[in-house]
Amino acid sequence: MAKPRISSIDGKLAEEFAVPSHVEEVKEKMAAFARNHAAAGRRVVLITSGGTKVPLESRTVRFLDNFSSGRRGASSAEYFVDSGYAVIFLHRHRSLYPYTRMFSNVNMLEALKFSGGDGASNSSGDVVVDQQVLPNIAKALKRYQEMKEGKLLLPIEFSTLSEYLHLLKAAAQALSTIGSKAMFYLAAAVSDFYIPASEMPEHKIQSSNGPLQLSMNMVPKILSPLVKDWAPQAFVISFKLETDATILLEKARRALDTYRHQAVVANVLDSRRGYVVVVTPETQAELIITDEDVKNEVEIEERIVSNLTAAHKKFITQQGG
Ligand code: PAZ
Repeated sequence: MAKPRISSIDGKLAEEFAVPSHVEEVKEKMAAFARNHAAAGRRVVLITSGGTKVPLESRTVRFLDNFSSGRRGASSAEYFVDSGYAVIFLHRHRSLYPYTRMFSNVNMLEALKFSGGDGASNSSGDVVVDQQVLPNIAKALKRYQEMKEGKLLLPIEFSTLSEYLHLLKAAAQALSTIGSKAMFYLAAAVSDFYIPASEMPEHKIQSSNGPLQLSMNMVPKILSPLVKDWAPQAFVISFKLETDATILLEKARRALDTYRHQAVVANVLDSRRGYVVVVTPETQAELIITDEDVKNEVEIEERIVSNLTAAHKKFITQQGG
């Protein structure tokens, strides 16, 4: 039997990024989830969502983080479920979560009241929801219950960059068993820089030592072994965020040339809720949300998911799946 290829990134991951203790258990869970849903004829998407925490000390007091709210990943998860997919949701702890995301800013105690109409004076009665405070709660609850009934969402949490990298590798290996039926939708905003464990101070950095100068290493480009070694038959989508719109498409094309995956969703920080470009080696599709769409509560993730599920279907057919 041919030996599995060990990329140098595998070595780096093992040496420089602490392995989460539950990684094997989570990998088995993901593999079983993918196997069962694929056997039932479903496609499976692994969504990554949210930012990563990069510790500056091993007994971490301080860390670097980024802007990502996790909204892209959370809302996409809902649209994938609506499109018949089973979803592994690899998300940053406390970032936005499918179905509850719309209510994340709501004070629950403002949204609930005692039935019977006279508020607190009838506090032994049943509690009911004030739908003015939680508009769309009935619709969200219905979608959530359907998802739960079908066991269509497997949530997996990470916080640090190390956890993210090891769990993504485990997910890729777990999903490799279902070949082209697997999609990777890598929407998380992952740090490009880190401090290796061997160079990290153990204790809190002391301000009495004066101004802090940091030297950080480049995070290994995990897309490379994911596409080449870990899940070579899967349909892989990466995301590219820039603040300078003039370099965005060129960088998206360069990523496709380098990693040879299927598509890049390109977006600019300030306009990401209303405009993205889905770039493939042959095509470039602009997806736009108009004012009318906003009025009708249409979200750009619905369009992204619709574009990519159609492309995935075609891909599976081309691969003979
Ligand atoms: O999480 P969010 O909804 O606030 O933002 C989504 C996003 C901008 C993180 C995502 O669309 C994206 O581009 N992720 C990749 C970022 C990168 O280039 O690393």
